[in-house]
Amino acid sequence: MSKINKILIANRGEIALRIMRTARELNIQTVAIFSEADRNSPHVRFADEAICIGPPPSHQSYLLGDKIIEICQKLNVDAIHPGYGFLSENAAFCKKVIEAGLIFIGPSPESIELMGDKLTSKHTVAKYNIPMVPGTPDAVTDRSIAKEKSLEIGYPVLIKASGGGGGKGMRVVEKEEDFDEQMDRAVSEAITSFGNGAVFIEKYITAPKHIEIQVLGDQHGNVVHLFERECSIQRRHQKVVEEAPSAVLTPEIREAMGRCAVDVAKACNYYGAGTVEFIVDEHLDFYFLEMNTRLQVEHPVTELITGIDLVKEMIRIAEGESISFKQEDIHIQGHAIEIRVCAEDPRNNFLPDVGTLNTYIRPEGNGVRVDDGFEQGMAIPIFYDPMIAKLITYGKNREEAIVKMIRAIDEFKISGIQTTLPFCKFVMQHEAFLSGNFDTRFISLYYSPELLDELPDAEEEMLAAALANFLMTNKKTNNSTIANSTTIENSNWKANRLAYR
Ligand code: MV4
Repeated sequence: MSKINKILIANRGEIALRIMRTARELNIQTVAIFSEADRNSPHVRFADEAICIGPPPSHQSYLLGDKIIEICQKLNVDAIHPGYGFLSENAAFCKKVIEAGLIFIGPSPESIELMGDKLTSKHTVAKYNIPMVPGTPDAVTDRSIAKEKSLEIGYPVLIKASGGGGGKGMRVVEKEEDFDEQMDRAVSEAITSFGNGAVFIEKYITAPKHIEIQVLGDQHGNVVHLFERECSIQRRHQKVVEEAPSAVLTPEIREAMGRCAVDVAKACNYYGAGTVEFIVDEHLDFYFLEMNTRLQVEHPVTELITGIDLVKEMIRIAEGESISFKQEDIHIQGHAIEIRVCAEDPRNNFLPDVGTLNTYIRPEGNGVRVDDGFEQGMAIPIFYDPMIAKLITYGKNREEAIVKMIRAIDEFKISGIQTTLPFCKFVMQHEAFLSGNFDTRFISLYYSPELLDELPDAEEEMLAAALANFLMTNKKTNNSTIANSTTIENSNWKANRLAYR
């Protein structure tokens, strides 16, 4: 057991703030690092101490592991929280942190390494009975052997890079004639992107849902799961909308997936917070894909439905404490949805849109949580992820969470840059999303930019209805229409205000 008194957060923006807030609640001192581009960021002001680490590019700042460790030693830091991205899944960094006598708030370097490679991770979990997509258990290099295997598996197949993840280095092959070309591309892509040309083949699941399970492990071998997050609405393998629980899982499948995820974590002696990723087909059959060995962007939806502070658990686990609850103590309570507000233009192929937040007014009120790291007047640096904020709503059921989300999106005022907010409102109002019957094809099946301008606008509809009513009721009494109008009196105050203007 080793008490943590001071944490350095090796990250920026919303996640740095998110971690510091919990640290403060635990009476732990915080150290921020920042690049020259982030000098005026809220995470820098929030911290007890802050150190400029270098110029804006990540390779000269947030990725400088050795420099970060040096800062820890100089400032008497006990532990490093890596957040997500940057150094969070870098086993070599994790190892150096430990060798420097510091605590890495996360898993062991061995777990990171095992799960970082897709083939190694499959072998690691093989001793448990984890459902996996039919495919080759090892890397394939010989084209003709690979083609033979693909025929056995049955087309369409997917060629994946073992060193990949998050969708990079994947190639769908529809039919045998295309195999050689796609295989060559996959291998050279794998070499250039991951320095590892190993590829393997899987049956291609054509309409999968992405459902992941949050797990927590401690250093005493306890592992629990905190149910699922549905993350199927993605663009270029970037999640845009996440929710918990899934609208389609039955209690039985949820429990089976939860048990599987716990086994995956046990297979690699996991401790800390982790996420086990599955794809789920139209029959609700699920298959293990990979494990992410970090705190994820979308962790707040899990916090809202379980009441558990994941960062607090991570810190306690890193100190050597046991998980603060048992599996049977936790239950799903209500429903949470998160949208990622990104500086991207949904009308222009989601191209990153850089600029200044001329207006930035957050939504507030019952059931609304905003995790962000920017303020009005700040420029969005081009050097990092374009995510400006996460907007999370919580309701007693899915409908309530959706209604709150639409309200909160309308309340969110951002000018100076284009954002994904209008796209997210489109999702919230789409019948496929409302029904819960959607998969990872959502955007390609249903979205085109023109649809953003045809959104049913609550205010406009109300105004139109109120005006129509008003005119109908008062057609004949032209002199005192407004004073006599009961229709308008009975309608919503906002419509009234608009109608009188
Ligand atoms: C798949 C698949 C279909 N079949 N594997 C993409 C990210 C990476 N973690 C795995 N991915 C996929 N693997 C088989 N055998 C479809 C995807 C996939 C996907 C998965 C989750 C969320 C969004 C996705 C979008 C496209 C493809």
